[in-house]
Amino acid sequence: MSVLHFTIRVGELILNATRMSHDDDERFDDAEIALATRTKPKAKRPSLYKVILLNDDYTPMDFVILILEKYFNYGIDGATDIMMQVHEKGLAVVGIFPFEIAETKVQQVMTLARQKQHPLQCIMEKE
Ligand code: TYC
Repeated sequence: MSVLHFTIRVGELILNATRMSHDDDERFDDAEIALATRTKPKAKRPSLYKVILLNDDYTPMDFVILILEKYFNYGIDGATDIMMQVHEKGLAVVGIFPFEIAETKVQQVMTLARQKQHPLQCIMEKE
């Protein structure tokens, strides 16, 4: 018997395979592929989500600016620009994050807005 180890590459996927021959003349039979394992884990990029603030008529501008500073790390000028963009256009993307971070930001905004009894809405949307 003889054993042949070989590697097949299909794009990023690497398969390790082993073939065995029991023949005296050492010919390999196609039916004797014994093993195929993935050696390189497929690297998946996490999908990204836009966090969006929506306009309304009642949430104070200062509160929206505070939210943008506190949870999205904007400075006063950036926060003011984004708040005005929401005020004038109806909405603005305030950041783009992996799912769990986007989810946390939305929760933080909604929790503080409810606590202060403002009708501010914050949503997330797949990029
Ligand atoms: N339109 C609000 C006002 O005039 C301000 C505002 C801005 C509200 C952004 C929500 O996401 C918002 N007081």
